[in-house]
Amino acid sequence: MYSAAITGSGVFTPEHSITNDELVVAFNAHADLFNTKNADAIAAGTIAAKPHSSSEFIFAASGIERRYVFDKAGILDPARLFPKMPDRDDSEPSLMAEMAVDAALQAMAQAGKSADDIDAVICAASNHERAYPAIAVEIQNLLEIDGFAFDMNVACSSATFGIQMATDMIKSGSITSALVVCPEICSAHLEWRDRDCHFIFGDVATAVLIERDEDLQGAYFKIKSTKLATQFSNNIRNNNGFLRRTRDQMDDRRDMQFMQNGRKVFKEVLPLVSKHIAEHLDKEGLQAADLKRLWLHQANKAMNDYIGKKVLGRDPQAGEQPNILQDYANTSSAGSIIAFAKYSSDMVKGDVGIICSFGAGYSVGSVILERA
Ligand code: CO8
Repeated sequence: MYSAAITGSGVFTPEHSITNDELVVAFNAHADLFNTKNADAIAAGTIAAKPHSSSEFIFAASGIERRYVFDKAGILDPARLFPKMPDRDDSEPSLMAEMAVDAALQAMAQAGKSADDIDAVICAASNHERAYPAIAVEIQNLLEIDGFAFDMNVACSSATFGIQMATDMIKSGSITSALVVCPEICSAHLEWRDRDCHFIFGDVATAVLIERDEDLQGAYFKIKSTKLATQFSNNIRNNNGFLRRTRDQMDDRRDMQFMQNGRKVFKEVLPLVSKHIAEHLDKEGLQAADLKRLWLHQANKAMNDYIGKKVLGRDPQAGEQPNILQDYANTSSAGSIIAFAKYSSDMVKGDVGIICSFGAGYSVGSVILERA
């Protein structure tokens, strides 16, 4: 049995960013338009008026200050409140493939590896922009990698589930290395016209290169172990899919975009995650005190504060549990990997940390790493 290591990571960040204030101005103008247009129905009580959003609420409830997006103009147009992304010809690279390639090249450069060194590509994301051919195969082709590639989706936990797939293949000897890429265009499946969630998501792509832990050079992280769990819940759901065409009047249905019962998710996922991490550490014979860093899923600052405190048995110190959600918002599967990519270079030989994702499914995934 071989062992595996993360030897490189990369983050592609879109050029446009939207602050909470900009978002709220656009949302409130949209709400005013909606209320004026539907004044009679609102007065008759058949439609509810849209209340205003507030920057103070968004920051206090989530810790989010801004988010990166591919298209700012469409999202901030009160008459639209949805990104506008030009259609691409089939001869051009798809957007998801393009952003993933950017992140992958950064991960490969960090590890000092080229396409010839890589056997597989896993595109792990919470949505894929087409049904087939797999985006992963397109990425493989753009990077000129021999071998195989496949797409997978476990919503916010796609990255950690992808890392376990790659690790297990490396351990068994069927491959020696794999890229796990997470291109997340969350802005296209967020409902920007819903005050309860319009602030939650942003766009980004991440990549990690995973290799057989043999003759490796430089700063890398041994993958000590991985642990995955799922438990069915309807509290985070998106009903868009290929059966859409077979059903009438689907286009404007609210459930064609991201929907959640945020309060329930908050309450139900927290104990699930804390228990999952405790059990994973226990299985590896580790104590919470052995953890130098927690790279957690980036959905909500209060959630991360709670998990950090529960796992460590005390308030996490500055830097022990880095958050990036203030700048990126929730980027689904990419969040914990952005935190890892940006806050791991200072760790020294023997330091142990844990990547942990959680989200729709419900799904929880954790990866225990040791700096080599
Ligand atoms: N401005 C002002 N007031 C607001 C706003 C707003 N924007 N939104 C809600 N309010 C009001 C509400 O109406 C409510 O008022 P009242 O008390 O009078 O009824 C009050 O504020 C409190 O509302 P909530 O209870 O909804 O607020 P919370 O404190 O629960 O905060 C959060 C809302 C931030 C959404 C919080 O519940 C949360 O973070 N929950 C966890 C969410 C989470 O982790 N979800 C995981 C989803 S990600 C995932 O799994 C990936 C899915 C695939 C990716 C999809 C990409 C698009």
